[in-house]
Amino acid sequence: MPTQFEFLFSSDNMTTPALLPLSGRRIPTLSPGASSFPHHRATLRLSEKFILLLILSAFITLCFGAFFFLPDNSKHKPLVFFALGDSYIPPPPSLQRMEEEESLRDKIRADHERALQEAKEKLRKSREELQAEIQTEKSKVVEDLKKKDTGPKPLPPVPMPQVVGVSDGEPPEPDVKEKRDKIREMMKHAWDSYRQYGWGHNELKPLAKKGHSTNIFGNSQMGATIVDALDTLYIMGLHEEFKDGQEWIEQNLDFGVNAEVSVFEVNIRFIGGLLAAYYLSGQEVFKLKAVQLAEKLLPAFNTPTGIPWAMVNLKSGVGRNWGWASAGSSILAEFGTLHMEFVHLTYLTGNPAYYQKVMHIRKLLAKMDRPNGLYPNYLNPRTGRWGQHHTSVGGLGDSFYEYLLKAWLMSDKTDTEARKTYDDAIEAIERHLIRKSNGGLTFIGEWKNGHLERKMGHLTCFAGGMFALGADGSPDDKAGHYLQLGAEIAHTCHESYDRTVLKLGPEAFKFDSGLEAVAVRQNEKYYILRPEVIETYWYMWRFTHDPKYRQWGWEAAQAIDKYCRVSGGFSGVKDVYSSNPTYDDVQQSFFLAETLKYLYLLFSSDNLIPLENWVFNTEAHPLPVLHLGNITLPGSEPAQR
Ligand code: DMJ
Repeated sequence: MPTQFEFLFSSDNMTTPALLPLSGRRIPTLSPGASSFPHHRATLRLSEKFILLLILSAFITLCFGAFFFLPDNSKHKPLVFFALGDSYIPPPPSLQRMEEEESLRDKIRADHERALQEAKEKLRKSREELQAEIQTEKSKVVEDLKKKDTGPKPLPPVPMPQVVGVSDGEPPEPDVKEKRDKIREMMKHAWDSYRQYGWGHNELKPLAKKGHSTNIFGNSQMGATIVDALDTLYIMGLHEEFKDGQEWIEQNLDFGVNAEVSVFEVNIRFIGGLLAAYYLSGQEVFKLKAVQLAEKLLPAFNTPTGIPWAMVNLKSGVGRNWGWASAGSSILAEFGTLHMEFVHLTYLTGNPAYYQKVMHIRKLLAKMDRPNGLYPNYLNPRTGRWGQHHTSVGGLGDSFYEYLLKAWLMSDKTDTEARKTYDDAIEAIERHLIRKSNGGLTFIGEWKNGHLERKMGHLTCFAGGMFALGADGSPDDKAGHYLQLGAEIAHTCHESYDRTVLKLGPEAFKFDSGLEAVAVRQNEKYYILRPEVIETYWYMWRFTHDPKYRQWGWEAAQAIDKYCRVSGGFSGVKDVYSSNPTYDDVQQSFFLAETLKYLYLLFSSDNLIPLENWVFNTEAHPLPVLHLGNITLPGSEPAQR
């Protein structure tokens, strides 16, 4: 049966598209005020047809009713049949049957009257009134269709965590304020350049002055720099720019794209960035986008073990791992760096899936044997077995350890299981990976199949800040020890900067054969605007207020401005030991998310994003501490102190 709208609008000679609600075809927009015949031919045809139809239906109803008003000759039937000597002699109607027939006739009479009345009323209506009625019905159908649409489901209301410390943070000292203003100006230059030359692309090529992207975002164009930079803009008080970014997100950020993206990178940059923007600004759009995106990442967890694939196609949901990873493995730092964002997603949506996925990873890891107590960087998601026995606090391992500590901090220190796992992991790392060089520099090496490689990556330098952040609450009253370890790593990483020509740190540096804190291989001499060293300076500054950290941070900021700044933004450099470096022509999104944010915070007062209330994700996106003491996350056990 056609629906009412199919019947009314699906004429062949219509000039507007037919309205077929179930077919998903476009719904025509009829102008409510359309009345002049030559200009709105299709519209008038519709209403004329409607009127004709009404007349026709009234006529049919009349005929139908008249049939029932004919004299009931059934009473004569027995006589006739009898008289004709027909073999069939029906029994005389019982009294009850006669009453039933009479009541049926009454009902038909009443229906007929009503139909007649309605038809008369319709006929009395003007063409405009009929058009208005059609329009109302049509809008109702459109609304119903919209409701059935697969758009975002409304999220349950949750108490907004206490968001404190979103203050100006202006430092009292004029010289510090001047430095802070300079960092803000650098952010503006990076943002404005991206706005002008790379808007909507993931990143910027500041020399070519056009958009840029890498394989971590597949072939998508999802404005990674916009999302990554939002909270930095907000914190720096660049509200016009923030609004501009918000508008782009509202109008353009779409996750239904056929792109194979890194689950980890999308989580830390996009979901982390959107959640932080939501908590800072309170704008619902960021929360909705974060949840929409998270749903697109969930298929990555469909593996035999529940350890997610490294990559997932946002459209098809098909996942796979990096071709270069040992034995088809997933990467520790990737599947181990989802916890903070996913717990927030469950908190905000009431959907236990996110929390359960990351807790499943934790439980699975807890059951596994660890060589020398260390976590290898590779784990096969099909077999659940470790790949190559390579352990690192830098690339491939780093933020796994960071998120154990931050899971505890973010839970208002109730997630003691996370804290214990962190403490055990750090103890094994200290035993096997941390050494002092002949020149007295503490470094963190890499463990490869039972052998310590005396090489430290720029990425590893974040660990100085992590040790300081984890000092309070460490077992056996080792707080002082870990704060000291953080200071030593900060010092080593500063040396890696100071021993270069540009005063910018190389990607990796050795502690071998008389060489200390310097890169040896040409392909380790680049600096790509990374944040980790400055991140550690900032944490050390917050915990010690030793002025050398501000001094070191300022040295780095000046070097970046001198050697990485170009007219179209900021670029990485290929050799920090060359006085005439070449550019890599990439303005990384993490430069705006992290490097400039940590620098700005280093020259702000501590009441801007206080660490008692906020925990930074690994991309420097601040997420509020969830006071879970009184809240049970869906899918979790009650929190315990
Ligand atoms: C950032 O994307 C994150 O900090 C990540 O954890 C590793 N490092 C890059 C920047 O260097």
